[in-house]
Amino acid sequence: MVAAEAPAATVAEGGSDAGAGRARHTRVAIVGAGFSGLGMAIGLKRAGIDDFVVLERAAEGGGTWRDNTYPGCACDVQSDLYSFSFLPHPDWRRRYSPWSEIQAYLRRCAERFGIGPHTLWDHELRDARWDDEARRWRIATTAGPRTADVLILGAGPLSEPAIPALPGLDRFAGTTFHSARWDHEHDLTGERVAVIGTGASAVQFVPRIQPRVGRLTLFQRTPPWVVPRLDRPISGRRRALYRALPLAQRLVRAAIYWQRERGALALVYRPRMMAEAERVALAHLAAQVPDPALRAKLTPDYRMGCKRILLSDDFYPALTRDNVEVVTERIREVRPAGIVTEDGAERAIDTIIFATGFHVTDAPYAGRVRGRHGRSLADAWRDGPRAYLGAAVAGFPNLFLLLGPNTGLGHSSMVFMVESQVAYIRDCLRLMDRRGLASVEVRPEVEERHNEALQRRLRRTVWASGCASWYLDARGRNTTLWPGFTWEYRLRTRRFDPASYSLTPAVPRPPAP
Ligand code: N01
Repeated sequence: MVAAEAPAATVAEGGSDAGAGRARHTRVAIVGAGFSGLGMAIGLKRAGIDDFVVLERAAEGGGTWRDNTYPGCACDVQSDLYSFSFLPHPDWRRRYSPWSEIQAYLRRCAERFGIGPHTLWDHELRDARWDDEARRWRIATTAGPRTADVLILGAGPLSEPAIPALPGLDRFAGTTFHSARWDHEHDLTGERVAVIGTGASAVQFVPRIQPRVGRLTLFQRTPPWVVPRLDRPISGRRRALYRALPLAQRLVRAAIYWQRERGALALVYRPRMMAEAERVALAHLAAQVPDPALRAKLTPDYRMGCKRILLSDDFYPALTRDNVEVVTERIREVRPAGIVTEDGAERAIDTIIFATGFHVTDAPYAGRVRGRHGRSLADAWRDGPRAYLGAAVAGFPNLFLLLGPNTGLGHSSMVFMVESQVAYIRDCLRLMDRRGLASVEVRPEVEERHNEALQRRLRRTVWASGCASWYLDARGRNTTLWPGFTWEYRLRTRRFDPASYSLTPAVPRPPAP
């Protein structure tokens, strides 16, 4: 989605209350123009709802696919599934698409449904407060105030890079950057590069930079489970078939979907079933890493699936090259010219690349959104993020979250979850229209029951089998993943369920004098 498509003023002036000094009003304000925010905007358009804005902090949309441009960045869900169901793309060139193709796809989706004119670029959410009297949200953005009846947060769970507070980091004299803010101006050729972290991002860019750098030191805290990726181009004939017969692509999509749903069986219900996949991963490691000492460092000692399972055919081979060292000693401190590990060894470093993930369970937006009585989401989530169906929070009328707590997946496409939530929220807006409601707010006891049930289920899953992961919050509770099949979530969000909410009718305005 490109900023140039529409000037921000188009919508700003289209909203009501556009008089001098008054915040402009729309029925709905969506925060974020990434996959989820865009999906929501398209969902509203498809339902004939035009009275909305999308507030985007950057000058371009795409969210994670705008921010992650590191070498080798691609999605590890097959493209035929990682796309909107209502807008299949017959021209994916590879089984797993690179970020640039996904970003181009999102741009086309935005254009096709006319989302540009609704989008206010460079509008970062500073603060949003529920006004109980006016029954609307008062929103402060970096480009001015707005109001909205309904606020929908699509800020993305993986949008705020996390950089560890390593002692001495501020005194490092070289270059540093995070994988999600790749510095393309910086030439790594011949440099001594440290990569910290071995998650989904690192396994993709390490093989790309290894041939270029002088020396690559990979600081690994926990070895990931890695299975073969088996990426391949999608042939011209197949693409022609998809164009001529869209049903063929739908069938492929359905086959991928159901094959991935089987993954939930092992992750959620039968963690012991992971043993078979562990054998495949260990054989992959043995085939690609002949050196037993290096293999030992790279062998995980926890149940597969507890942390995200990684797909790669070139990560292990890159680590066997002469210019690479895998360091498993913990980092003690950073000095101006290098990194010192707990054993006292110092390695000279020119550039540090942080592949250290994101603020997932402590997202900054939670401190900026205040519901009834001025209570922030961060206050409400003091004991960890929680929501009803990952979408609604008690005490926050007319607020919906996209990809909120416990809607993440370890096995399938997040786009499926986004579409489920969009349908749910859209149904709520219809109901508000039909019944003349000013606000809806999930009942606290409903939210609590829902979360207790989720946590009971989560205790038996592979994610609770004893590893540390970003799926868990500071107290060790899994507040990120959906513990079930995605179709189950789809069924539960198919219709808005008014009985779970307190509904407040709109007060008729007094007749004009
Ligand atoms: O981040 P991560 P990511 N000292 O949080 C290590 C999605 N994604 O950017 O495992 C040393 O997974 C940390 O170590 P440990 C996907 O959902 C998808 O790679 O905690 N190391 C870990 O190795 C993914 O899960 C795709 O012991 C430290 C790494 O940093 C999510 O984004 C591609 C450390 C962080 O791994 C995040 O992936 C990329 C410290 N102080 C991302 N702190 C695809 O679709 C952290 N680490 C392919």
